[in-house]
Amino acid sequence: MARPKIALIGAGQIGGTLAHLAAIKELGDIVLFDIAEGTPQGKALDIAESGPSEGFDAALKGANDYADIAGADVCIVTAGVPRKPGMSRDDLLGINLKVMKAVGEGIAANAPDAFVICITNPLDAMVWALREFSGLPHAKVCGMAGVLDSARFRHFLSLEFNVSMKDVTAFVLGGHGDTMVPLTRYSTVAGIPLPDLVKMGWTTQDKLDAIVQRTRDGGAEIVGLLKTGSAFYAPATSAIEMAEAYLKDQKRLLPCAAWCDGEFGLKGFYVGVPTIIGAGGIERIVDIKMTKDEQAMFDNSVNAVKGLVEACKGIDESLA
Ligand code: A3D
Repeated sequence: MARPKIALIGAGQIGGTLAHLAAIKELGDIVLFDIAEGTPQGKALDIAESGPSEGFDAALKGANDYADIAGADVCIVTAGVPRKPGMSRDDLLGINLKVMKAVGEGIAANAPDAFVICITNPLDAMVWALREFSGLPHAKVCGMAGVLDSARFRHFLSLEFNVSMKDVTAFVLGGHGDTMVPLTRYSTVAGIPLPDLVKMGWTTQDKLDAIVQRTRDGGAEIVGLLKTGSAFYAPATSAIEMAEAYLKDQKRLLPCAAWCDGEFGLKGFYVGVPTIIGAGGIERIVDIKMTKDEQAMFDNSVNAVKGLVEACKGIDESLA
């Protein structure tokens, strides 16, 4: 059986890390695509040359022509520009919308059966636009954000409780932005919910509130430290977790930006929700019941995303 083909659209910081991780995990053969000439070729060759030491079997190719992604099983999209200090994700909208048009058309023409994971910001609006431009089935186009936001939350919680990150589960829903909704009730240490851990004296409500806020600001914290560009190791790892769930039909329950059509009371809209990812793509949306307060936070987040989608329609008439 031929190896799966993984196309990485955008060979920047995240794209290069995705290629390295996909090769080490032997998820398939890899094509790195970018408009910048030389960058994808150079990164592909560099990673291929790590193969003998690492001991992986994966072919790597750099490309500037969409024809090279032909027949890809998975496309992970990072094409566009990242944030600089002081910029919000939403400031990227105009530039990255144009990029999504080119990428969506390139995928539709060359890899229409692929499972597509968008990472480009502002995430929830860009995944919506990418789906519109590509015309692919909604279940095959999703956005990576929830896995990363949950991983950040899990990391901070494991530090607070001094327990292994493996035993911390966390749930972050809503749009990938300042309004994201970390759900403490559904976040646990080996099944013990965070509110119970507060009652048990493992932490205080104030400390937990500060961790929730640090999670919301997780991207900005790294942008502030790096000064040139945004996070790329953890975002790439998160998208690889989603790609692996699809390629290996793992039926993982992962939060991601998915098309809700009735779920969570939403009618035809992309936002961060719990999903099951398997060979069918987004196979199911797990429509959990929220408390009044959680619902209010979720609605606030949804409204922020709606504003961005409307802004996209204002910029590109074909989306209206
Ligand atoms: P960067 O290292 O700048 O890479 C982007 C690459 O896209 C560059 O190599 C560009 O040459 C390339 N590019 C630009 N236009 C096109 C085009 N039309 N077609 C193909 N390639 C193109 O950025 P990065 O890898 O650090 O980040 C990529 C995106 O991910 C940015 O929009 C970030 O804001 C976003 N991001 C999202 C998250 C989420 O959690 C959702 C986290 C971190 C970064």
